[in-house]
Amino acid sequence: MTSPNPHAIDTDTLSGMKPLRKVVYSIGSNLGDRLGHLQGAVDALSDTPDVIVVDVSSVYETEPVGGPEDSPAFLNLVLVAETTLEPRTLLERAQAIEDAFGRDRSGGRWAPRTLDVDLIVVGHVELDQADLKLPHPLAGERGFVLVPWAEIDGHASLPSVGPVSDLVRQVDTSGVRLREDLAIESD
Ligand code: PH2
Ligand code: MG
Ligand code: MG
Repeated sequence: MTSPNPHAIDTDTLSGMKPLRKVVYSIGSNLGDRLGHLQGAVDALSDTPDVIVVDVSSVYETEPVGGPEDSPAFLNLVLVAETTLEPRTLLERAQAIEDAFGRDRSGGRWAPRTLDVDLIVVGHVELDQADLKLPHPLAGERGFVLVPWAEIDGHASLPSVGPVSDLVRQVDTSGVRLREDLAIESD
């Protein structure tokens, strides 16, 4: 154990204050009751103490990116919240919500899934850990993230990549279709 450096000042936690950060989630499902799973994830995040949901995008039907040839289409949305929770705590909550909706992790990274709850950005936090990279390294290339994100958070930026409103015009969004007939309830 090294003793803590008495001169190090973490401005985020000065006076014991926890920073309030914006957190952006990409939520997807391509197995089973897709809309029900998205609604369940939105409800579970709304019910999470210290997470305040600010906005939820429309629901989009999206062609699968990667994964096996016969992967079913996804429903995707983006949710923006404010939180004082740390990124690792947010990741643990996200995985617990996936588990609650029957997420089977045995099929590998790109396998169809009942529910996927991904962290896209958490404030200005930059992390490069095996299971948690922030900002999400592929978000700037993915229409299924950028289209719903631009819809609800037009002035957002992906740190060191660019404004979401620019990125969304640079990527192929032909596989991303608004489902006006589907709606998520959030209060
Ligand atoms: N998630 C993936 C891989 N591919 N494709 C779409 N359309 N939507 C997703 O949410 C998605 C994907 C990995 O998590
Ligand atoms: Mg994902
Ligand atoms: Mg995921």
